This record gives sequence, C-alpha cells and structure tokens, in this order.
Amino acid sequence: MSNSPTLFDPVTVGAWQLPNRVVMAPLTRNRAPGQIPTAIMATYYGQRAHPVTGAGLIVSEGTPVCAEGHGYSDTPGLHSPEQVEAWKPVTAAVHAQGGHIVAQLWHVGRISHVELQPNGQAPVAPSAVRANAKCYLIKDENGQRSGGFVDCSEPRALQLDEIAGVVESFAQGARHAIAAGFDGVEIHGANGYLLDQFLREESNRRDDAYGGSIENRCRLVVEMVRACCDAIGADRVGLRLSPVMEGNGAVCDPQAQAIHEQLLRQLAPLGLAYLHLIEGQTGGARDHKPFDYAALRAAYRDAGGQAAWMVNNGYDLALAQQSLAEGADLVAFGKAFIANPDLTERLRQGGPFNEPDRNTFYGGGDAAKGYTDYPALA
Ligand code: 8OZ
Repeated sequence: MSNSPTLFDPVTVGAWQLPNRVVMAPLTRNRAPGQIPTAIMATYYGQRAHPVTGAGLIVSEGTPVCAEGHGYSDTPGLHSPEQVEAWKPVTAAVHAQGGHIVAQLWHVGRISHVELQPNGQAPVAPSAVRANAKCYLIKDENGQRSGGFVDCSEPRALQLDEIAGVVESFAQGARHAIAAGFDGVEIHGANGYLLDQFLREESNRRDDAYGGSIENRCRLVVEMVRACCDAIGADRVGLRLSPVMEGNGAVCDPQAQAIHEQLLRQLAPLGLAYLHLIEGQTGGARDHKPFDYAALRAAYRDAGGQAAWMVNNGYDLALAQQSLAEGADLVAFGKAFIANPDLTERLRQGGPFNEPDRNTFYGGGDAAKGYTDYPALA
C-alpha cells in the first residue's frame, strides 16, 4: 500500500505528462447557445486547469461530432469551422494555466428529438427502437428561452452504407479537436448514446455485420477508436465506457461482462492513452449491477493493453487512494469539479468542499452563476 501512488503524484498517460492523477470528468452544462463555445467557458475550464490546485487532465463536456449527433440544446459541437475557432480560447486558457484538456467526442444516436436534428429529421440509431428517455430542448419563443426535458423521438436505423460516414465524423472530430488546440480526445462510448446503443441488444436489433453477435456489436466502437487513432495518434485517444449503466433508455445487457471484455481485448493492440470506466450506475449506486471491473482490466492487460486505467463514479479521497492501490491510474471527479475549481487542492487538504447547486447544472447561457462563481480556497 505504501508504495502505491497517491492522487497527487504525476503520471505519464499516452502523449501527456500529467502533474497529478485527478481528472475532471466530462460534464454537460448546456451553456453554448447555437452550439458554439462561449468566452465564459474559457474562464470555467481555465479555473480548473492549474497543475497543483486543479485537474491533471480535463475531459471536456460532450462535443457532438456532427449535426446529427446533438440531442440537447446548447451543447458545443466540434463539426463546423466556427466551432473549432470558438474552442481555441478554451484550450488556450487551460494551457495558459499549465493544464491538459481532451475533447469528449459525442454522438447521441437515438437520444435526440426531431427539433434538434437537421431538417427536423428522425435521429439515427442502430435500430428503429425509441429510447424510453428524455432529451433537453430549449425553445425560443418570442425571444424567450425556456428549457425542459422532452421525450426522445422515434429514431431510424442507420443504413449499412451510412456507417462509414459516422465513423469518419469521429475521425474528423478528432482532427478538429487537435486543430482547436485540444491535447487529444475521449470517445464517448458510455451512458446510452450511439456507441453504447450498438453494444447493447435492447437498442441494437441489426442482423448485419454491426449487430447480433458480441463481436458484431463491438464492431462500430472498434472502428471508431481505430479511425481516431489513425487520425491523431493512439497516444492522444481515450475511450469512456459505462458497462452496466441504466437510463437514457439503456438497460443492462445480460452479456455486459462478455461484451466489454471482448471489446477491450480487441482494443488492446491499439496503444490507447486511457480507458475511462464508469463503475455502476452513472451518478448513482456503484454496486448498481454485478460487474467485475478487475476481471475487465485483467482481460485487457492479458491481451497486452497498456492504456492508463481511469475510474469514475462517487469517488472520495479514501476510495480513490484504494483504487490507485488496486491498479487504477487516474480517478475522474464530476459534480465535485462543478463546485470546486480547486478540487485537487481541497482533496489534498481534506476539504472543505463547496456543495454543487443542481439548479444551475444545465443551461444559464453565459451567466457566471453556478458556473464560474464557485470560490476557490483563500
Ligand atoms: C447529463 C445531461 C446531458 C448529457 C452523459 C453527456 O451522461 C451526458 C449528459 C449528462 O454522458
């Protein structure tokens, strides 16, 4: 135990020398009207980027890689030249502090609404199975912006000959991320969005090469990860997974363990920077469903995989230290980073911690309230 690293020790992850093992988890905030990053986002991320007081690595909020990838109002994209330009001050603010930031590449798949889709079309998904879930829609009526959760629309199944285009949109997202000054990307394979929809049988009813067997259900994720590695180098690519998460229409797959072990065995030779595991129910119980994360890591390591192992969900300092002692390399904190720009310093000192205000998690435009106004320690 005494020889295991602490959260505050540096670590090499892929192409990056990180000053500590505290990661800021991706956090959707819906504060980018018109899907364009704003100036205050640079302040927000910059506040959390200091190598001593802040995150060793920041994972950006989910950034859709194409117009069809949006499922919530005011989430900043990474598919237009304007968006790439608008991200530059954000990544510059992080680098000015000495920090590191990757872009989380996102496609919501069926977690969307026709009003958020180009030309009001149906969202795309592995199969035409509607998610029993909500997405977030801000309606502009007479200049009034009001937000709310609405039922997801019925999706249409991606045609076989459209899949290469979706894979390419992730590769383009990775290239755009580098052009925007990000240090790399995290592919969002979690939480019931497009990639996760392909992994699970409830949402994937395909009978072609992308559905049915476990190998087929993993195919899209493997192709996307490969495409991003080819685009920017594997040592700048991470992948986030949530093997047993339920919600967003997703139900726990009866073969969750086998699917994820197969997936990671296939990814092992690629040389990824990191794998990011949400343990249990995202934002909820860590023991939500039985799953053997140690066996998953062992399957990956046995196949030669060397990516840093990032863990997430409900961590405090003691649990984080225990996880590092058991073989994790990085620990991601979400809600705590909303309320504590200097979370790493507060963990080091044992607190105190500001409490996050749920009322200001989502939306708020460019207002500082609940975004950049949480105080740092004196
Ligand atoms: C909260 C609200 C909207 C989206 C995720 C991208 O769960 C999200 C998300 C979280 O991964």
